[in-house]
Amino acid sequence: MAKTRLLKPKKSDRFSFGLWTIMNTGRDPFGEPTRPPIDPLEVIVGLAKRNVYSFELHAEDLVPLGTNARQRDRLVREAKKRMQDYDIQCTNCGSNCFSHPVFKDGAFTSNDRNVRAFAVQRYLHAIDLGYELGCRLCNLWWGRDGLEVEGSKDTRDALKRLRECCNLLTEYVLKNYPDYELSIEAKPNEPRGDIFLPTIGHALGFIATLDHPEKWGVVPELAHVRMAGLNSVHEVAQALDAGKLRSIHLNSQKPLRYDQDIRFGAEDLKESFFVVYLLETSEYEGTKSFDCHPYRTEDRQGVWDFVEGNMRTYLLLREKIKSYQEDTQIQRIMTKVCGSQRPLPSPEEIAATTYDPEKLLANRLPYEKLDQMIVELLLGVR
Ligand code: XLS
Ligand code: MG
Repeated sequence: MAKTRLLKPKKSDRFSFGLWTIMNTGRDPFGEPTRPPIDPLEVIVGLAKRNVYSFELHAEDLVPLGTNARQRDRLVREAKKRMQDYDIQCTNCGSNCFSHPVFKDGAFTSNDRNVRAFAVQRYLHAIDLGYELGCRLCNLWWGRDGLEVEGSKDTRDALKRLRECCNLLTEYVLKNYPDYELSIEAKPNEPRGDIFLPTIGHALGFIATLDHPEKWGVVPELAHVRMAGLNSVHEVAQALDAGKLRSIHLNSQKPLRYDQDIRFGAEDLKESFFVVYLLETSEYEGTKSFDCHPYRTEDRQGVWDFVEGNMRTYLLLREKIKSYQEDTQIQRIMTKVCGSQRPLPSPEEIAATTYDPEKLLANRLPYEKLDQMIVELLLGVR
């Protein structure tokens, strides 16, 4: 009974899903779709009924490219009605500048100036749409902005083009929607051989070069950093440390492989736990958004099992935080190995002190024990 209560999401948990995650039809590079598409309006209702706090979208998920103004307004009205009737928010509206063949060699970094302008226009429309839906974030994932052929683009030019486009978006936002924010979602590769700004660290460095860095944040995705073989906990921590975490894409992934985008916690429970720990013990107040796909073996019912599974795993891991913090043996080890948290003395004092490495070496670091205790805690035997 208590456990069932624990696994039921509440709006206050601030869970979110991309519309595209539920609309995914199971298509992959080697196979056709395995399930029929679900209408975005139906997705909004289905998520709301499962107590999901918000949805994210690419403007094109709701308003496909080529929709006329009258149809667009009708779709927006329909979406808003469902949002109101079923109590669900919209918290990010980006743009799909990667599916249409016009973006085959990139959007913001295309060698064709008009394609770059067209991509900027797509994002301007996405910002307008997002604003109408009540959201205040436009997250940019520039899937096709990269290359396979190194000679096809000078990376310094590509960075200049990205900067130019980002600055144009900022200018638009500052003029029209001053409370709107923008963010960058990094990914190392896929669909391009290499994508520009492959990690959140790269994105943070780039943001510092923009005209208004304060308007920009980042959205790390766990699978993306794991595709690069790096540590997702560290990436999220760096975004938090920089005060730049605007949202997060939670999912799972075997490291160094194609973009698997599987259910949160399905592959990497321990790392997932520490991400949840970071989010829940920091000042972070954004959404916890799931960006993954149901296995392509699933039918329609399985899609909703997938939705519930993501949230259940998050809630279960969140529940473990308390046990972790209250586990006296774990905490005793932590206190002992972490020693004093006081800042270091001045350089003069450090230079004048005698440090005995042999003596320092004597401090035990019982990490075998610590890690095993964490594993056992997650397995439910502590
Ligand atoms: C793809 C990205 C994508 C963005 C939204 O790998 O995760 O789904 O989050 O454009
Ligand atoms: Mg994502």
